[in-house]
Amino acid sequence: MASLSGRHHPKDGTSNAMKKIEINKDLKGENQEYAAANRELFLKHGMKVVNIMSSPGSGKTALLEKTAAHFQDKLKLAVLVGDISTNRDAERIKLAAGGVQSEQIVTEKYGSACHLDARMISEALPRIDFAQTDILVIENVGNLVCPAGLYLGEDKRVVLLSVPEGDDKVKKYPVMFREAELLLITKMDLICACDFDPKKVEAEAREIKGEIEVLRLSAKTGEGLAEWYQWIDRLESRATSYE
Ligand SMILES: Nc1nc2c(ncn2[C@@H]2O[C@H](COP(=O)(O)OP(=O)(O)O)[C@@H](O)[C@H]2O)c(=O)[nH]1
Ligand SMILES: [Mg+2]
Repeated sequence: MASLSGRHHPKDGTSNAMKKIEINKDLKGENQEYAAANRELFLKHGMKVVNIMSSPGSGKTALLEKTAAHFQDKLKLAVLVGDISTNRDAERIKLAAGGVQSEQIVTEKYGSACHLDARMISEALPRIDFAQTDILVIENVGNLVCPAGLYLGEDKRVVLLSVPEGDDKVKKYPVMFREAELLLITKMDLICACDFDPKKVEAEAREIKGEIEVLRLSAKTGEGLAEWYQWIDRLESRATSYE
């Protein structure tokens, strides 16, 4: 008789759940291999790499528009932007800072993935001129869940939480906050219009990850941007491993 859950595989005795775990392990293993190769390239070319993650609409591209414009004559910044469809974000960043390297990864051709993985980065890297890059910023696909599980070969991970998203999200999506070195509370200019307690967000983030840094900012008013630019300036080349 078939098992009630329907999870028992009749032929080889392997449950579907076990198969799923094995496939996940294979995919993670493959990702780790691409990530290690990316990492080697980054180190070889002396590039620092930041992976920026958050829900759609929390202000990643707006922050990168400001950041690219700010660093235009100060350091060589390149951007890779992931979205399921369109080149809109890469174009926005180019428009904000003429001459900046800003390339789009469209995940439509990878099964409309809801995250970037290390292979996608590896395949996009030939579009980046390493000699013209001190810092590579990767804007991940908008999603507060899946991108957290995939190491791309980066040095640092940054998560954004915008004021209109609500101050309850850290504990609801803990993995993302555990994986990040820096939390940016964005759209601080909207604080008066929303019931949002930044102190609560900071406290919950530190419960999940004691050493997480937190900055409050607004791409609209410029609040906190100086501190963010300093954080970018201070980037070290230390590799962080996400097994
Ligand atoms: N009020 C306010 N709006 C912002 C701020 N940053 C971004 N936005 C707006 O939020 C929307 C989504 O921003 P976007 O940068 O596309 O978010 P992304 O999807 O995370 O890249 C846009 O309409 C932006 O103009 C901010 O600091 N304050
Ligand atoms: Mg964006």
